[in-house]
Amino acid sequence: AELERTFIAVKPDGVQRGLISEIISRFERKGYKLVGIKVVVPSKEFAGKHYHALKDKPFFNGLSEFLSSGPVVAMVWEGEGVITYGRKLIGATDPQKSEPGTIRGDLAVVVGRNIIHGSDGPETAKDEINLWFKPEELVSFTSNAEKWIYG
Ligand code: DAT
Ligand code: MG
Repeated sequence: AELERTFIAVKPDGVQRGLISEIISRFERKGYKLVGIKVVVPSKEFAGKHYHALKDKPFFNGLSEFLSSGPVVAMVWEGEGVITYGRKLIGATDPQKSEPGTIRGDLAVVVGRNIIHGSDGPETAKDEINLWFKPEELVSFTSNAEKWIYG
């Protein structure tokens, strides 16, 4: 299996609503591998760094405030196609437009409280992983399930 990695975070609303295990299980059952995880309360400045690409949007301040309002579960998931397929598991940004069966479609209602973040491409995945994790906080290992997942 190819070593593609993506950054996934359960936002403060997902944590407060008790959806950590639900979200982890969707990635885990799919066949992706968890290689890093921690619970952090990011500062507003850090949240702004995470969302720097959106700094000119009218909702940027509220978004940064929200991400820093409580615990976030920051994770790195690994597997073939995990960046693109992770976004499919998550669903559209606006939960009103997310398909049923997706995380946001099943578990969220409004765009400002859409419970989960996922990197949107290879470059942002690399940048976000580097922003949230030190290299030594990530593990590399072979799961015994891999030969059954990848053949
Ligand atoms: P995504 O989280 O699907 O990658 P994004 O990167 O465009 O979406 O935006 C980041 C977050 O900003 C998103 O999860 C929720 C918030 N957001 C996006 N568009 C918004 C809007 N029109 N109003 C309020 N919040 C918005
Ligand atoms: Mg995004």
